[in-house]
Amino acid sequence: MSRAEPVERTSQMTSGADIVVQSLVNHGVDTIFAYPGGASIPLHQALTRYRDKIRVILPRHEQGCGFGAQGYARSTGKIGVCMATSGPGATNLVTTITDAKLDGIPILAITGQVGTAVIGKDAFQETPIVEVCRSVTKHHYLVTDVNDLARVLREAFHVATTGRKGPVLIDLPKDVQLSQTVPDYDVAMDLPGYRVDHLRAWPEQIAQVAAAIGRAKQPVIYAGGGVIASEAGDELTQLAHKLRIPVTTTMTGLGAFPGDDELSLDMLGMHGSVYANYAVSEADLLLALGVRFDDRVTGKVEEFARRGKIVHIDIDASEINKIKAAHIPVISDIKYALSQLLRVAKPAEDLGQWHRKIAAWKKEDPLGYDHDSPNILAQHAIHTLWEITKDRDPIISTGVGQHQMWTAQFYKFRRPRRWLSSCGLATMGFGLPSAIGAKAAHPDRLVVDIDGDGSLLMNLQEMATSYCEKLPVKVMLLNNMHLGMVVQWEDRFNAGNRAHTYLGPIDDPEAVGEGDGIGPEHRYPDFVAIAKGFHWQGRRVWDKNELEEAVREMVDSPGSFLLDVQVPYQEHVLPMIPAGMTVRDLIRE
Ligand SMILES: Cc1ncc(C[n+]2csc(CCOP(=O)(O)OP(=O)(O)O)c2C)c(N)n1
Ligand SMILES: [Mg+2]
Repeated sequence: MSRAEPVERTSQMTSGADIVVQSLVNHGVDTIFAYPGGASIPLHQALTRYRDKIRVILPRHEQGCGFGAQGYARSTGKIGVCMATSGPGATNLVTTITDAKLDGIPILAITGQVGTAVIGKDAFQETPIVEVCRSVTKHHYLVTDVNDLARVLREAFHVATTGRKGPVLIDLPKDVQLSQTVPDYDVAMDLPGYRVDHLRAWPEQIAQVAAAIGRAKQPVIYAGGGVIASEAGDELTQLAHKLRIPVTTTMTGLGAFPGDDELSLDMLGMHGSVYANYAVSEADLLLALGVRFDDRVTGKVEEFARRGKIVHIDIDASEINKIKAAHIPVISDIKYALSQLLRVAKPAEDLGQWHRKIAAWKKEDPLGYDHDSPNILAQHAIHTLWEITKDRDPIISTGVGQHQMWTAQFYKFRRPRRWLSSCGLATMGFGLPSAIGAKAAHPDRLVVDIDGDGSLLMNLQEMATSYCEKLPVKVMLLNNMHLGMVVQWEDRFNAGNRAHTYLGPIDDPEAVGEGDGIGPEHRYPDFVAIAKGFHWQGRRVWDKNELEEAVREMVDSPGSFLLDVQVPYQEHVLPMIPAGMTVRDLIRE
């Protein structure tokens, strides 16, 4: 990989910890999210010697480290770096590493480990973290010899940031951090089984795809996170415009194509738009770009896009034909493939009828909600935030649940890397720490976490990080006092039987679904008081007429701000294709 700075040469004996930090500097790392402990003290001590080059952010939980690094990585395209001590520190990172693996986010996780002499002996705070993480990392190392360190760091950066990106773990025993050697930062890598230099479509494949496009009468582009990972948003937009092909994106792909473009079909899948799901179902050509045919997208796989010829372009060979057989499989970097297609592909002759069909679907079944509701609906709050902030190019993160799906539906992302959400793993608690990580990378940008009450509670301690590290973010909390998405499934598939989805006291009738709505007096916890305890500003809003002004106050405030928006829990995310079903089973109300 290219290096940001000339490599510092040294003939000096250098400690393992210093080799790690100098390697981070050599690879252009300027920020790291790290929580210390006994087994990582040498690393932290070394970091203090590089204060002018690397900012160390101290989250208040190791999930804050991992998701902070992800927010940094997702919003910049650069690698995110996080660090924790051995044992509980390391295991607290596991969810964030798994999360990065599923969404293909480049992360370097460094963990302290007990000394090599006691490994395998159930030493104090010992966890075999490489074993724990074996199947949730792209690659992993337990380094037992300080002489391997410079090479391992080079390899780790290379593996995390090339091909299909992902998390790499380096586990570092304390004695290796302390022992010394003369490092060679230019040492050759030793990765015989890892080949990423030929991931480019052949001219014949491009010609084949172009020919299929020329013949298509009802083509659709289905674009995913791979488009964003390869920085191919511009090429995708140009290609769609040139060829007049409508574009639907996956949840990870939001922002790869402008959500308010007339060719946008919005998101597809379980909670995608009716018109996106119809279009894919009727397509005679599906251009699947950087996607993995996730079950939340396909529903019943045999029925998905069954009328269409499938072109599948992906950098990861293991994705091709994994779920759905491709008629034209292309293993390639998406940016390269799209730029080649842009040169040769010509629009099909007459797509007018197809566009008219789609326009009719859009008119008949727009993404909508009840504008006349006396309550503030979550959808309305998100739409209001979009109206107020769309020209400020903000970065938006979310938790997981209904509020996340509504954000995907109603916030129209125009550019890549503005949407930060845990898509594959769907980890509650992602929103606040990832927003903080994005703010660290973009101090001048507006960063808003649109969160749910359940999700926010999972990493609420990060409010302290935001305040103390001077990384002011906004939280627009869509507070329904429920685990809303699970409530929705209870309503739809379990006759509304409430099973531990109410977030207030258990003696409240709402806990068993027998309440008659949640009034102001029942609200728990008091998020505004909590925010103030962390020295945030906070405001609660009930009244629909106050919403717009309250959102403006939030986004215009200079510091961290929590806006507690009281929303009903009775709303369902629609449309919905139930798991494993087809577009014919689509629920509209
Ligand atoms: C860590 C974790 N635990 C459990 C779940 C299962 N789950 C998915 S959505 C959801 C409810 C989320 O509630 P909230 O954050 O309040 O969002 P809402 O749906 O109410 O908008 C739950 C429990 C999950 N995705 N992640
Ligand atoms: Mg909720």
